[in-house]
Amino acid sequence: MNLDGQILQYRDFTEDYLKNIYKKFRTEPQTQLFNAMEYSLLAGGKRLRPVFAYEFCRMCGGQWQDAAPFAAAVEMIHTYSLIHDDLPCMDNDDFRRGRPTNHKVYGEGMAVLAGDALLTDAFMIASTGKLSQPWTMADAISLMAEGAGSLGMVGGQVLDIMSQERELSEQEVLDIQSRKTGRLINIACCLGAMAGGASRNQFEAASQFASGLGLAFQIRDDMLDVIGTREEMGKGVGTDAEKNTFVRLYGLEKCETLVQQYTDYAISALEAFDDREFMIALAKSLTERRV
Ligand code: GRG
Repeated sequence: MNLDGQILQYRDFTEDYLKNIYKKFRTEPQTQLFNAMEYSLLAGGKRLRPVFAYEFCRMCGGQWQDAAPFAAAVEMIHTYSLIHDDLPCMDNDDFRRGRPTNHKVYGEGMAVLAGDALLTDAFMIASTGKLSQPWTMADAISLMAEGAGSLGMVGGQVLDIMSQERELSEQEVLDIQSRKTGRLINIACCLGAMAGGASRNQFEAASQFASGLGLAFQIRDDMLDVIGTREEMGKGVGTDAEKNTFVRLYGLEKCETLVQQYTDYAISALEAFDDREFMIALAKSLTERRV
């Protein structure tokens, strides 16, 4: 199967899996909460993190479908972070994934709670997954918690907020963005590898891939805030002009070079896998993404 066909298969599977999560709870009375959660969870998006999880599972010798609970859990954490990131007390954005942001539709209180519930339920869904030697569910859950919490994504968001009034050094921007964006990509790749029964060496390679790819992805994201359009991105653009972005630090031209360099670094980690053509093609395609 070609790159686009395989991505589509992974995405369709993700959509179906996510649609089914709350179906069985719909007899519960907290209908408005489920509506708010599904409004953002089922709003599309590239589903890139699930694609990473499935493909690392497959590359490590597993059935890619075995990564489904972990892939869904990562997408739930990702969706929570977007809902909270859009809140008036954070970035105060009105538009996301081509539609009004969660708080614009459901109000701030419900948007906070929808994010809280998605984060917490992600652990419930992940815990239904199955892992084989040498990996245990405790490994998976601690990887998720460490990467999403104060040491990872939330920690990165805090460092970002605390440094908004001053210009940051290169190392500081790299550190913040590795936590804010990179850690969740790391969780996706590493959980996928675990679900596929990765060796320690393959696990380390998945983690190395994620650290390069995460930076390349964020630098491209910063570029798209300048060169992208609202129609393509499904959200407001030009909103990061005052922030400590890679574009502000390096300028557009150097950012393009850095996206290539970090992608090459990520691809070099894939030598630990025999069947790596899809992942190489995916990583390369992301260097030119417009969405
Ligand atoms: C506890 C208030 C609170 C916040 C949680 C908000 C937060 C911590 C962290 C922010 C992390 C964040 C939103 C980083 C941006 C990452 C990023 C590049 C998102 C866009 O990802 P895509 O392009 O989006 O994969 P789609 O829509 O395609 O899924």
